[in-house]
Amino acid sequence: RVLIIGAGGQIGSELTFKLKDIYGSENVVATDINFNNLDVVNSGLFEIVDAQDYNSIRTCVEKHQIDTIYLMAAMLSATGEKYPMKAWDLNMDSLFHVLNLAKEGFIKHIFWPSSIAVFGPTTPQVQTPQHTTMEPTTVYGITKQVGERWCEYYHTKYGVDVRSLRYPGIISWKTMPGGGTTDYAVEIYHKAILEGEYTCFLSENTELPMMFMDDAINATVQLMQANPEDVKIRSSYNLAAINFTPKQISEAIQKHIPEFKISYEPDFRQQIADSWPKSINDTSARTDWNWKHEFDLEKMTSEMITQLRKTYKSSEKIS
Ligand code: VAH
Repeated sequence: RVLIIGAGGQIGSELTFKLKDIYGSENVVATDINFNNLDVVNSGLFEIVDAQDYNSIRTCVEKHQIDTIYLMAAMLSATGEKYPMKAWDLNMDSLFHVLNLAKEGFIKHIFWPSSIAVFGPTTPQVQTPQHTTMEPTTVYGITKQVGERWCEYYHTKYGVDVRSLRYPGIISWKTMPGGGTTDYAVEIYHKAILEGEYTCFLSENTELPMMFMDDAINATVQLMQANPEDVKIRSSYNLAAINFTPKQISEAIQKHIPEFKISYEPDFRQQIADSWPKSINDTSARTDWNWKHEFDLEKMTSEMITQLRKTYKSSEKIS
């Protein structure tokens, strides 16, 4: 059986539904620290699990005969700067608990998300390579960098089958993101439909690597289903799809909503964004396990607007 820790989150929720489609609802256990995401809570097997509590995870693993864990709970970049030690404790305690459960033989496979946040201002920012200088300047990025080192160590030293992807900013419509610097690229669609305007917390030419959720979920499943010998990188794979600026995404939206207006009021998240790459080289993922993305900016924008219009119409928020 499969266990998702952090199933209520932006990626965790969509991963839960996808894994249920693949393995059957009775073989997927969704868990989180609270009952906030009712879609996930009511989707089948759901339990409260505290990612920072080893016994909480182990009890769930033994009760449901879990052999694979997707560890999707973490404190993201923006919130992590407000609560540095909480971000360190949550992001690292949870990873060690899951790695040790595998080392001790309670589970067999782990997926753990890393991020483009592992890169810093001294990293080449265009077509950032798989192996390069990494001096992250956010707590979140530091936890992802050391997390990658520990994943590779547990694989090399103890044979743990842990696999990881350096996610770019992820855009989706089903569940709001929580506390990230790339969250503007989700908020902008909601505001465009509900209010016809958006004040962006990043400047107009801030180019960042991004990806539509369906691509991120497919990449995650594809990596976990790859033959072990094809998974040559056990720190974390660079993963890329599209890269755009707030100006470019607003122009893509205006093709559907011509009257949409954007303004810019950069805040503390501008500094975080400026420390990250503009685009990512993911040749290793494409070579090792045939990764390829499906959604470009146009296709993503069309899907986001179509789905959000349906969602808001059904809740009578827009005419
Ligand atoms: C964040 N969405 O903004 C996350 C992600 C690359 C960005 O790590 O913190």
